[in-house]
Amino acid sequence: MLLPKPLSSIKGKKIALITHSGADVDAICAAASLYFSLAKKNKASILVPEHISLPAKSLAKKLKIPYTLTQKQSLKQFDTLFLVDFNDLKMAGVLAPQIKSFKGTLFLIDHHRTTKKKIVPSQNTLADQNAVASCELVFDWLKKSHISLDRRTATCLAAGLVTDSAYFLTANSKTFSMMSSCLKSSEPLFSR
Ligand SMILES: [Mn+2]
Repeated sequence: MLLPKPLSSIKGKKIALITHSGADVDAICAAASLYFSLAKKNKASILVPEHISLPAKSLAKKLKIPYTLTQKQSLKQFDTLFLVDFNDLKMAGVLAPQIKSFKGTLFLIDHHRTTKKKIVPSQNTLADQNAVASCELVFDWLKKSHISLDRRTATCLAAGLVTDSAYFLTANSKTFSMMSSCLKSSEPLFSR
C-alpha cells in the first residue's frame, strides 16, 4: 500500500480534519491522532459534521480531544482538509457541498468500501478496505513518518482498533501487533 507524503513534512498549513457525520470512536480517534501530530507545526482543527456518537463524545471528553460540532462551518479559512473515516461525500452531511467545491489540498484516510467517485487524488489517499479501522491506517502513516506515539495518541489508536474491530472479532495478527505497541505507549493513561 502506498502512503501519502510523510505527515511531518506538512507545515504551516490551516488544516481541518473532518470526520463523517455522527462520528464514531474510530473516526474521532483517527482524526485526533492526526491532529496531535499536525497541530505542532500547523493550525489544525477537528470538525465533526452534525452530530457525534455518545461513546465518541465521552472518549473525546476524557482524552481532552478538541473538536467542533458543526451545522454550518465555513471551510474558507482552511487551505488543507483531511477527510477521515469516509470516502463518500454524503457521509460528510452538511459539509458535503463545501468539500466538493473546496479548492485547496485534500487528504483522505479510510477503510470503507470505496465508492466509484473519487473525491481526493490517489497520491493523497490512504484507503484500504482490508484495514479493520481508520486508526490502523493512521498508525501506519505515523510510523512511516517517523512520529513516535505519545500517550494520548496511543490511547486513541488503541480505542479505534478495539471498537472498529468489534472488540477483535475482525482482528488479525496486524491488529494485535499494533495493539501491543499502542498499549505499551499508552500504559499510564489506561491504568489511571
Ligand atoms: Mn471506522
